[in-house]
Amino acid sequence: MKALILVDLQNDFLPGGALAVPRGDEVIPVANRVQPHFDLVVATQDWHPGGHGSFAANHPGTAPGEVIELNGLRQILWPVHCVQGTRGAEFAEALETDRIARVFRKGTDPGIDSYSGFFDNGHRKATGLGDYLKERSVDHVFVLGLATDYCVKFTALDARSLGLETSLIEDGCRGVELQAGDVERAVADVRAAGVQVLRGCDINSTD
Ligand code: VGL
Ligand code: ZN
Repeated sequence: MKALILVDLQNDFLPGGALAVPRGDEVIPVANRVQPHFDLVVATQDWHPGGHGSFAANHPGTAPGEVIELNGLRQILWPVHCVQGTRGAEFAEALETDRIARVFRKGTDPGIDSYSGFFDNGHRKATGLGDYLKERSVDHVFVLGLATDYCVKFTALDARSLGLETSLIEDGCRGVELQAGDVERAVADVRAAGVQVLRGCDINSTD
């Protein structure tokens, strides 16, 4: 059984959003086009409380892009984004959401960030996505979304660590690229972990 995981297709990650991913809007048509080829579609949503520890605004004297230690973990500081209940946290308007069977929200604990859709960054708590897929006999996941170098990368790596066959739909992803080359490195990292990298046009219902 195959499943599609749509990672963080939220307004704040689109151009004009609080943590805009360059050309992030270009992945929405890819997400809409591949969805009908899957029996199961799930989505993740970055869903932070206003006091989240990943926000530079919550650490006086810091700026986005700086790195701090947050409860023992290295934490990149971000602009305030995807605050629970705000428009920025909602799914992109152009995203087809009718086929999404379940949404997994992450980053809700103010003390720890959660890039992966499966676990927080310390692997301390699970979101329930892994169990959900297992209960439905999913053995192969396809991942697309935002951002390639953060939430997509760690979702794909955790899928592999849970023993799932994992494919990255590369043209369905865009990255933040805080440093030039981050996207290329992220794709190389997931490949090295056994993730198959393909394109949306390679997806069809018969395989
Ligand atoms: C993300 C940074 C902070 C992402 C979420 O969705 O990739 N990146 N929060
Ligand atoms: Zn976040």
